[in-house]
Amino acid sequence: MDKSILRCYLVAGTQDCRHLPEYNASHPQQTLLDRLEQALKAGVTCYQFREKGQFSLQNPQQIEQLARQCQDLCQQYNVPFIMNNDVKLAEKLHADGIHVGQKDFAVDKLAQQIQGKMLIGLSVNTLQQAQQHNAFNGVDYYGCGPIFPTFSKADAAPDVGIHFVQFLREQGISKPLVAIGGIKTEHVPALLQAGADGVAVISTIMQAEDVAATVQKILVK
Ligand code: TZP
Repeated sequence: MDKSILRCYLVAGTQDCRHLPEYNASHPQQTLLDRLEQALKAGVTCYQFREKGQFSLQNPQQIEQLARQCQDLCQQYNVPFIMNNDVKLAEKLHADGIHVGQKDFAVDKLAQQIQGKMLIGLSVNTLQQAQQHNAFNGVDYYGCGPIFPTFSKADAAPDVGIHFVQFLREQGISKPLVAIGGIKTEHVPALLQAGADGVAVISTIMQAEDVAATVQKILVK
C-alpha cells in the first residue's frame, strides 16, 4: 500500500460532533459532512467512517446513507474512504478499506474474504499482536494505540506512549503504522521520529477551532 495515506488520518462519526455549536441532535449528519469537507479541503490524507458508541446513529439506513455521503466527499477530494468494522457495508459501498479491532474479526478470514479488493487495517496494542500479522500481507497497516488516554473511545485498551512505536520498530515491526489515541498536533514530530507513518485523530480535528490550521500543523514535520 501507499503508506503516505496514513500521514494525516481522520477518524469520525456523528458522535464526535456533539460538542460543536452547530450540532443539531435531530440531524447530526450535516455537522459531520461539513467538518469532513473542511478537513478534506485542508489536506487530510485518509478518512475512516466510524459511527460508533452511545451517541452514534443507530438506524442502519441512516448509517448507510451517511456513509455514502462521506464516501462521495472523499472521492471528490481523492482521499481513501475506510469503513470501521462493518464489513458488509464496506463491501456494499466498495470502500477503499476496512479497519478492524482485535476483538472484531478473525483478520485472516477477513483477508481471505476481501481478496485484496480493499485495504485492511488492524488495531494493535501489544508487541505480540503486532508480531502476529507482521509478515501477513493480508493486513495492510496497523493502527497502533491508544498512544495517550482518549475520551473518544469508551472501551479503549491501555495507553502505550510514544516510546511504544519506537519499541515496535526496534523489534522488527515493519508494517505501515498509524499512531492513534489522544494525539495533539505537538505530538506529531515525536511520533514520526519514533517510526510512525502518520497519525490518526478524532478530537484534534473534530474539536479544532480552525480545522485548516490544525491539519496544516499535523502535515508539517
Ligand atoms: N482507537 C484507539 S484510540 C481511538 C480509537 C478509535 C480514539 C481516538 O480519538 P482521539 O479523540 O483522537 O483520542
